[in-house]
Amino acid sequence: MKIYINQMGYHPDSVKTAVLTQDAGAGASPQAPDIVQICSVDGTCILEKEPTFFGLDKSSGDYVWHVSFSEINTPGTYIVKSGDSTSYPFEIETGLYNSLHTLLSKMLYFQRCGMDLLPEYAGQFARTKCHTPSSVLWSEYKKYLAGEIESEDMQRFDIRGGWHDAGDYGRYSTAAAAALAHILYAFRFFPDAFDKSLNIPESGNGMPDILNECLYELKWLLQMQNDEGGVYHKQCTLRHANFVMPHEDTNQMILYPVSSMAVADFTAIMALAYRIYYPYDNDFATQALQAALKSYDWLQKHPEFIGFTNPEETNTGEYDDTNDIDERLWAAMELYRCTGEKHYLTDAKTLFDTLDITTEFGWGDVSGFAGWALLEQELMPKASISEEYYADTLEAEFAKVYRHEFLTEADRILDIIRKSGYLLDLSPNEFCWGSNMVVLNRAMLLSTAYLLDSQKEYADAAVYQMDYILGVNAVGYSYITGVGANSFCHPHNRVTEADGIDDTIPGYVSGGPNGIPADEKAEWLIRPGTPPMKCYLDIWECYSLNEITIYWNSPAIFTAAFLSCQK
Ligand code: 9MR
Ligand code: ZN
Repeated sequence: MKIYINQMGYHPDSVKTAVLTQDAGAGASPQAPDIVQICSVDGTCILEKEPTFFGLDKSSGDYVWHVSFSEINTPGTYIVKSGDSTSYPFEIETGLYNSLHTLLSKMLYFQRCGMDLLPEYAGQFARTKCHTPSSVLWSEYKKYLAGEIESEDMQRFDIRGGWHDAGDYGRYSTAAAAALAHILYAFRFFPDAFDKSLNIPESGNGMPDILNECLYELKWLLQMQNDEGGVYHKQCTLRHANFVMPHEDTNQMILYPVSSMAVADFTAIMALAYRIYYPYDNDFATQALQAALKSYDWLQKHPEFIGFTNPEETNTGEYDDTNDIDERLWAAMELYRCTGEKHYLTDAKTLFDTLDITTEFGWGDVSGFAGWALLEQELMPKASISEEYYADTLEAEFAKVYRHEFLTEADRILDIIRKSGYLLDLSPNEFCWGSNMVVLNRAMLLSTAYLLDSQKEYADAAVYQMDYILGVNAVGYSYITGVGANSFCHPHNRVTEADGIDDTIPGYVSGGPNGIPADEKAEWLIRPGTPPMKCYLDIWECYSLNEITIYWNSPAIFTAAFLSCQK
C-alpha cells in the first residue's frame, strides 16, 4: 500500500485528501487498506478514518482509496499511516503557497541570459554572463554556411538578455510571451501575493520584484522587434549546445525569421505590459505600447498566416503552429483593453467567432489570454462591476460569452477530475510531453472559474492539481525541485548538469510523465504498456520527461499565487 500526500503541505483551511493505492497489475484484486491514521510527526495519532474506495484509476493502473482529513487545521508537521505504510511528512501552515510561488519565481532569475549571476543573489549557483556576442539573420547565415558570403558580410545585431527558455539556451518569442502572460496576469489578479523580495539585483527599487524579473524578459523581447514591426521567432544557435555552462556556449547566435504568431504574441504582451507597468515605470510602459501598436500595424499589413518551421540544419526548439487566429485575437483584445478603441474589439470578436477552442493558456494556443484581458476587471481583486463597466453592448455581450466559455470548460475539467483516482485534471490519453503544463494550465482555468463564479469545487480542484504536482501522483515525486521530502533532482538542464554542484537549483517544475516517451533513454527504460502516469524517470538525459522550462514554472506561479490568496 502506498500513501500519497502533498509533500509540501496544506493551508489550514484547505481541502486535504490523502490517496492510498495498490498496483492493480497482474490481475490483483483490491485489498482494502487498514484504518488510516493522521498523526503528528512524532507518531501521536490525531484522527482515524476509514478510507473510501474509489476504484481503478485508468491513468496509473492503480486501485485507489481516498481519505479526507480537511478537519485537521492546526499548524504543524504530520504524517499519514495505514498498517505498515507511512506517507512522507508534510506541513499544515498558512504561507506555504506564498513561499512556493516566490521560490518558483526565483527560477526565472536563474534562467537569466547575458548577465553575471552574483553570489549575493545566486548563492552557490553564481555563474558568468553568457551569450553576449552579436547575432546574425538566418537568411544571411544560410548563405554564409553555403560559402556564398563571408562572415564580415553579415549584418550584426546586438540583442541580449532574457531568460533561457528551458534546459537549452534558446530564447523563443512565443514561449516567452506565454510565460510572461501567466505571470503578469497572476500579478494583475493577485497583486497582494507578490509582496516578498526575490533577492535579485533590482530588489528594493520600488517596483515589485516579480515585475522586475519580468522586465528582464520584456526588455529582451522588445529587441526582437525589427524596424518594420515584425518579430523574430527565436534567437538560438544552429544546434543545441553541448552540456556546457552557458558562457561556454559560444556558437553563432541566429535570429530566425519573423512568424505571425511571434508578432501577434509580442503585440499582446507589450500591450499588457503597458497596463501593468504604467504605475511603476511610465517610460517603459509607453515604449511597450508604441511597440505593440507598431506590431499591430504589421499584422494588418500581413493578414496571411506566416508560420515557422525549423530549417533542416537546425535542431533547436521549433514552437510551430498551424494558425495564428488565437494569437491575433489576443493581440486585438489587449489593445482594446489599453486604448478602448472599438475597432480592436470588433477585430477580436470576428476572430473569436472562427475559433472552436477559446480557453487555452499555452504557447501554441493563447486564446484564453484574450478572455483574461476581456474579463480583467471581474478577475481582479475587489472588482466592482457597475452596469457601465463594459463600455458598450458588444463588449458586454462578448464578456458574457467568454464567461460562459470559461465556466463550461471548467465544468468539463471537473468531470475529468471526478473520473481520476488521483483527482487529476488529465484523461489517460493526455499525458503528453510537458504534461505537467497541461495539469497546471487547467489549474489556472479552474482558478479563473472560481474567480468568476465562487464555487468552492473549482478552488478545491485547483488544490488537487498542486497536490498532484507536489506528490499525489503514481510515482510519488514532488515535481518541484527542493520542495517536499522526495522531490525530483535530475532535471534535463544544461546548467544543472554542467555546474559540478551536487545540489540542484530549487524551484524548477519538471515536464512530467509522457505516455509516449520521445527520447532515447526513456524509450529504452520505460516498458511498453506502462500506464501513462508512471511514464516518468528522474534522469537528466530524459528530455521528453524531465526537462524544465519557463512556461512550466509560470502556470505554477499563477496557481500558487491564487492558492496563497484563498483561505
Ligand atoms: O514544450 C514543447 C513540447 O510541447 C513539444 O512537444 C516539444 C517537441 O517539439 O518541444 C517542447 O519545447 C521544447 C523547445 O522546443 C525547446 N526548449 C525546450 C522545450 C521543452 O522541452
Ligand atoms: Zn545565455
